[in-house]
Amino acid sequence: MKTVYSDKHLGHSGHNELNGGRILPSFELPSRAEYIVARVRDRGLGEVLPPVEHDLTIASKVHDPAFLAFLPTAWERWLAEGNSGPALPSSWPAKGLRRDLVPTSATGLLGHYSIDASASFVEGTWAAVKAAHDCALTAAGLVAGGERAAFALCRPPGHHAGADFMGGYCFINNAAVAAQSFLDGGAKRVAILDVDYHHGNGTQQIFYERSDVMVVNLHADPREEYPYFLGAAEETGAGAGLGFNHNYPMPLGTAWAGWSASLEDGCRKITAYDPDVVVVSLGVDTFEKDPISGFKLKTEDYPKIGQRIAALGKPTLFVMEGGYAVEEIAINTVGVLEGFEEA
Ligand code: Q9C
Ligand code: ZN
Repeated sequence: MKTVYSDKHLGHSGHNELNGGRILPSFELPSRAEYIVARVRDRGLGEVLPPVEHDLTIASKVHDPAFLAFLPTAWERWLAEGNSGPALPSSWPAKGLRRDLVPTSATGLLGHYSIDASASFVEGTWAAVKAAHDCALTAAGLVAGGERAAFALCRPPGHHAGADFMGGYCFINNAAVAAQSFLDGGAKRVAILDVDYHHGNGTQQIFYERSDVMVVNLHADPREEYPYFLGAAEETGAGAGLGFNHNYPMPLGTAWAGWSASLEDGCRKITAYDPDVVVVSLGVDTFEKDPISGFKLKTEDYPKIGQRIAALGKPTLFVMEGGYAVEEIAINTVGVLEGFEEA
């Protein structure tokens, strides 16, 4: 399968996050995408293409246009307020505060549009975010054009970003934009299968009241793990979307036996839905050696994930999400893709 990749992600570097009470360098490093693209080439997975630039028309159908308008300005507004280092919020419209009071301050706006202090801006962040969005749409175009599968090597990732918020290293929800693009191109139903270790709260929120996108999420129980405040099994959708959201929270320590049982159940839900296309939010932070995660999947498990997804028998777009054990994420990510290709 073809991979769509842009080196503009390299400008999203030197950013940080609030972690364990300290502001630390982000675990979401440029080397992540570099290891993966190198592995794609070494293994001869297929051509590596640059993205075609797209405007934000499709993104505006899954994100608030005011939020999308803020993202390209965040860094310069942060600097204009006298800050120098990476831009992070420090105050949020949490309990007892107003969400409709939109600040003019950059610091205030970062809080207004964030769920946490882990989507940090540096000078090259917007260009990287836009390029990741373009990678997702370009790879989606390959699948819409008849390819069996494609891989959008997006960095930064997207699944924690919702209609009007960023967080969890994510700014634009690349998988959601891709799903919307399939619908705009004539698909009737799209399934998103999110196998990242963390619950894809942004993806769930964007499609929660819609029946044209089924969202299936496999993740660490949010009572124990980030993002903490969404991702329980009882969240099954609302309104027209009731019955089209499926969560599989699993305890810390889950290994292949437990995880694959959830995958099997989630895949059966997708088959019953009979989508025109499947979008996989491909995180490999389920790996036993991931530095911020608590599942126990092994390298040998990743091709089996790809094989099970292939058995869905649908055109498939893989969109890169998390995974932080930087050397191994390339082996595990490409392992999923090769498992798919060989099935
Ligand atoms: N102690 C993705 O995998 N911070 N995002 C966790 C760990 C946020 C992960 C702190 C983790 C976000 C795309
Ligand atoms: Zn993750």
